[in-house]
Amino acid sequence: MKLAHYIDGAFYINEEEKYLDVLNPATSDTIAEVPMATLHTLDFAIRTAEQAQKVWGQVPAPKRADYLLDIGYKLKEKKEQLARILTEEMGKVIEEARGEIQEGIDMAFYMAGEGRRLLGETTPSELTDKFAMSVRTPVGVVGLITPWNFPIGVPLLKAFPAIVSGNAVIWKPASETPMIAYEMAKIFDEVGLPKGVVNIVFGSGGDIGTELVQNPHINVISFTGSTSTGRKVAELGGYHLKKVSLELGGKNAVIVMDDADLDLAVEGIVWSAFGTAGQRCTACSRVIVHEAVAEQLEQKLITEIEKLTIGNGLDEANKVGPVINMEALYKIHSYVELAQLDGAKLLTGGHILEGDDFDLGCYYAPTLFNQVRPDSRLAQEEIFGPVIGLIQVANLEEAVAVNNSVTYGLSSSIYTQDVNTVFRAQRDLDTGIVYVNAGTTGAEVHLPFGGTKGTGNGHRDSGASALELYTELKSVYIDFSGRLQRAQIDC
Ligand code: UN1
Repeated sequence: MKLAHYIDGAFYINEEEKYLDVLNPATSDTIAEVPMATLHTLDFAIRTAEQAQKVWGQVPAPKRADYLLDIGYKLKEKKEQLARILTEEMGKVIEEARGEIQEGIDMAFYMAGEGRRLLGETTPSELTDKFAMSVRTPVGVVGLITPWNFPIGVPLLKAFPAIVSGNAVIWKPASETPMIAYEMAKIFDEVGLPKGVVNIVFGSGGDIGTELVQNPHINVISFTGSTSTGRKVAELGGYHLKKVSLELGGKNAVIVMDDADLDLAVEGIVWSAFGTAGQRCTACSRVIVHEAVAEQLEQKLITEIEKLTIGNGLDEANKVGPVINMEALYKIHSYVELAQLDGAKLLTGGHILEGDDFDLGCYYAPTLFNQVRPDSRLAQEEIFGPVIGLIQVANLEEAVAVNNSVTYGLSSSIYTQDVNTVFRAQRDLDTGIVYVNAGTTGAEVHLPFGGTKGTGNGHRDSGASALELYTELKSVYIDFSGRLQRAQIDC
């Protein structure tokens, strides 16, 4: 199937463009072809978005929100069909694909409520007969650059607050996972979202991504992806004085204290480390364990990891699917080899899966190391695959120090029964998200999503605070005294 861009409310093909194959990572079959936009196509999308925004920005916000409700209901109706497409092009198991569609549904309904809030402030004025307030106005045209690991969940976390705030959107999905974006275009069409409010342009990061960031008609960029690309987006966006939101990597840890319910901790670690084959930015990739329970935890983890069923995500029985492509597979394996050279001890996994159906796809065995040095590359760098390393510590202070010793700060978790430990940990763990007695994944849409340090630049997706990115605050003073009143002088 040949995909097409979605611009000005219609599918758009430019005969001059090249196409890339879209592969199913479970089978290596070509399942679609995606066009790589020329700058001409992008320019058309930008001009369209700019025109559409002028009208859309004037539509009352509760009416804009009605479209989000319709989109939410459509997503509900098509949930199963969309989940299957998502699994086919991205690889995550079908249960998790359904979960990702659900995240989109949740965000649609949650952000629809913002149509009746979009809160500014009314304040007293220093002067008599004067009214002082702030109102939220749209920023204009928003550029979204989104990743393959959450190819619909993450874009919708960004698109819905952008739309309800009165902006037009240009969305560049990842080239590995364009099919779900194409399905989303159909939904925008089916609910009658005014033409040009959302435009989808497929293309390369180098050309289309760069132009989105530097084009003067794009007012805000929201990017989720790797730290190295994020840095380039920040540099270029900064030069052009743009508001840029970056959600980048993570090196998330689960801390297991000596009083933890170990079975519960093992479940949480396995789920958050091997779900999505470890390819979530929130995935657990370090386990910081109190030395008193290290051996016990290790044994339990090995047992549970070796029970995981691996294979095509469309089969409900499988718990772990393939990783996105061969390049990722070899990158993960090189980290595993490096870890062994660094002195870490391999407890299970550690190899590319071969034989039977595995030969066709990109499967890596769920992998566990112990004796991992906190400063080793395995413990410091984002691997984005099903690999975890155990690090032993003697107490909470040491656990927190190890947790905070990485350049990232997205998510962390602690298992303990002690209320004092809980409160100390949530205060001291330097991450944007902290879980207690749960793994590192599974953020909900109504709270801010993002992290500290190298994970981003302070903006947050999700939650009401997401609106900060997509709105300007305008302070409005209305003087009804009928005479000159001089602020700071006449009061
Ligand atoms: C991501 O991996 O980029 O908290 C997003 C979670 C999901 C979102 C992950 N709700 O794991």
